[in-house]
Amino acid sequence: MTTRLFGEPVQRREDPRLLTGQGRYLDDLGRDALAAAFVRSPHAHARIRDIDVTPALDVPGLIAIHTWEDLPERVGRALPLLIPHPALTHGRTAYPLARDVVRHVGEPVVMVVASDRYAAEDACALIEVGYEPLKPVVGLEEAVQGAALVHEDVPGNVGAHLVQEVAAADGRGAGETIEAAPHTLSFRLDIERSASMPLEGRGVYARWDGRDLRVYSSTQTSTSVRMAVAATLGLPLPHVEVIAPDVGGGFGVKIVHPWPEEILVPWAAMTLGREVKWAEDRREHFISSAHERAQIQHVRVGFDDDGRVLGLDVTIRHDHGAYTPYGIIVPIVTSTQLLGPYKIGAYRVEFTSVYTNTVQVTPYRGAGRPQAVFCMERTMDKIARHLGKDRTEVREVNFIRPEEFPYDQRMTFQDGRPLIYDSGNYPEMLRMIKELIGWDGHERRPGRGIGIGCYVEGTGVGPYEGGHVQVTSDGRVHVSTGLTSQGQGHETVFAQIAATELGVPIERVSVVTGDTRRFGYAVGTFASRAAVMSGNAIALACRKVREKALRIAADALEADPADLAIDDGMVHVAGAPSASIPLSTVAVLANPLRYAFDDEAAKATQFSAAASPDRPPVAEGEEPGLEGRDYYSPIRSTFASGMHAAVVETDPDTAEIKVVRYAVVHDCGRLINPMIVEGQIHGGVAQGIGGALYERMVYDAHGQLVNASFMDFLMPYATEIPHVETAHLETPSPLNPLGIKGAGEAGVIPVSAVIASAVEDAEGIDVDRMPISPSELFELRSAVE
Ligand code: MCN
Repeated sequence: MTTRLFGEPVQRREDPRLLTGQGRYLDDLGRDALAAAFVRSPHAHARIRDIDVTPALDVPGLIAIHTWEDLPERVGRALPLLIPHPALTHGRTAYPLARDVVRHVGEPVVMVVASDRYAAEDACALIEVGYEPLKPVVGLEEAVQGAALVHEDVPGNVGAHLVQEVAAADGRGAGETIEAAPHTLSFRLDIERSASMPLEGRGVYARWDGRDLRVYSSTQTSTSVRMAVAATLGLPLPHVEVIAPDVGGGFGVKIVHPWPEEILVPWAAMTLGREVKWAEDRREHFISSAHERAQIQHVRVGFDDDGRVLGLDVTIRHDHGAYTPYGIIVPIVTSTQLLGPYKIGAYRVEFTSVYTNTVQVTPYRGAGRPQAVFCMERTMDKIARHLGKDRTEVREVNFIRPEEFPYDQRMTFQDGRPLIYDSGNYPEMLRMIKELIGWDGHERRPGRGIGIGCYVEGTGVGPYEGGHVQVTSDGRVHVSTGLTSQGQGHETVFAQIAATELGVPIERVSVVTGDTRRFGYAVGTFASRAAVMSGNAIALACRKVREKALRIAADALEADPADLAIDDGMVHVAGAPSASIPLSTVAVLANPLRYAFDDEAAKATQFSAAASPDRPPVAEGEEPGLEGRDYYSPIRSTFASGMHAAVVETDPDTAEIKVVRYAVVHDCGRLINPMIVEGQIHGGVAQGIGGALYERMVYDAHGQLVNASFMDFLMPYATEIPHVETAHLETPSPLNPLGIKGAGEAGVIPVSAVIASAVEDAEGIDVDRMPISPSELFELRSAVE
């Protein structure tokens, strides 16, 4: 049977299109549109004295030049602060074009529109902006000294400060517990900046016909962009449509909404009455989008002779860059999800989020969790080393036991709901990962090390997502959901869910995402939420459609709906397949307009009209058509978990670090498509290896990003990534109808911790930073000698 596809490794149906050049990305659209380009600040911190556009006015093809002063009041307002939080006492966002002060290199100052991008760039090059340089604040240490200020009205550059505390069972706080513990350790961890690097950058293309505005954006949140554009441009919502075409990766950076360009390009299209497009180039992506990670952590831990953690105190300094459009979600995630799979006696975490004259920090795949896991797993390794114990043994004594679920971590999650783990089996997972990597039989020799890292990840965050399902009279099933796809395989998995729920062959199911014409209420694709949120919403919508189909078919077959089943697109009496009716005919019966496209359907409609002369064509309480819509809104998030292990080899002469084996055991509840989940994990691990060994944003003292190109910002090639061995453990979530948990970020989260653990094992030194490069390993070796 081809219809029971939930849990099967169905090939990704979007791939033939995407792999044969038939994808339609933002820059494939609007080939004749006018092009926008931006003059961006060359200074990290400066006051704008004057802007002289006259030298650019003769550029052939120039259409318009706009500075902040030209923008109508609504358009020129500071961009919204998307997720306010009481701890964010000094939230600051940028203006779409800089108003008077620029606060990072790359901040947009002038927008140029021209006949093509060449002309627009030529004009940008001729515009003269007079700047009065101000002292830049670069790096966390400098920011907290507060000698220079990024925002004049933000004392000490501190945007947010939060302390969260959980006392031990006997009421003692973390400080007291640590003091009294048999063993204590204190250390500092440094986590550098990195960033999402989707192969397709951001981009927006807008068309205005005098009444309706259509915007295409390479976004992770088309419905939110729509609301922001409509509100900013003063348009009624039904007259604004936002469509995410194929999106070539997002990894978090495309959740921010609206980006300045998402407001300015539609505004230009409206004022000029012409189509306008902007596609980000790679340098713009480096200096003008967003970065992440960027923390310094101070850790104090107290533990007993078995390695049981009695108290943990973590102080985090988080570099927020120049603005906080996405609030303080990153440090909040770090601080609330730091405890991982462990029961910790008493816990205190404090973070201070500071402004610097660097590009803003917003979520990047993992969103604060790689930092949290680095902290917790480094702590576990250090405890093991201090006690001379095996690293897995120390983890095991601290694990939450399977019988303790649901387990309340007594913290508040990022959405304000209690942080309660719904299900999991950490001891079993540890057994599996040890077996997969061969932990006990690992060959120990200098220059070869093995490492481990564990994590728990809140996924499927609310508030809601919806699904719409329609069966048409040709028997096809059309599924739509409002969130967008950036390569996760949603066309395949949502079709699997619909095919399974409705009992139709998957070939008959089509899926549309990210198009506000099809689905207007949605939140977006981030925080590993699409499978849990839209997956369940689509299943619920299918169940509505199925019930209706069974009601109609029961009438036609003179049977009880409870006795009917749907298989392979046929509704039949269970156990009597000959008493059946195709779902296509049921769809015809559901729409009494009575267009029947084949003989069988025509007969069915005649029969139905004749059989019910005393009933209205649409029964009371029913709607015409075989379609349904439903929403899923969870009571709280579901917690996926995983354990990774790696073997590394370090070169004694060059200090090169090579990952020779990498293994993952992962639990995302019930798997919809194990092959897609493996793909997500492999991609995440590759990204994590980049973050562990190569990728960092290097700012100089003047706030210039010195490695803003793929020549200097090192992303790993396939040659640096070993085969990733993967095994799944399925502990279904009791919180949602399908029992699933998220998987999209899992691959990346523990990798830096795992690699640090393995390098430490190979070298016998402390690895307290991510990433670690050969030159740093060399330095660490020299410090020990
Ligand atoms: N899945 C499954 N069974 C489960 C859980 C998930 O089959 N139990 C499947 C899903 O149906 C989906 C994929 O695995 O096809 C990832 O699901 P999910 O965890 O719901 O994550 P999202 O779809 O919400 O994707 C977001 C997540 C995030 S937050 C980032 S960042 C990220 C990622 O996905 N960005 C990506 N993976 C990416 N993959 C690509 N190719 N491009 C990006 O930009």
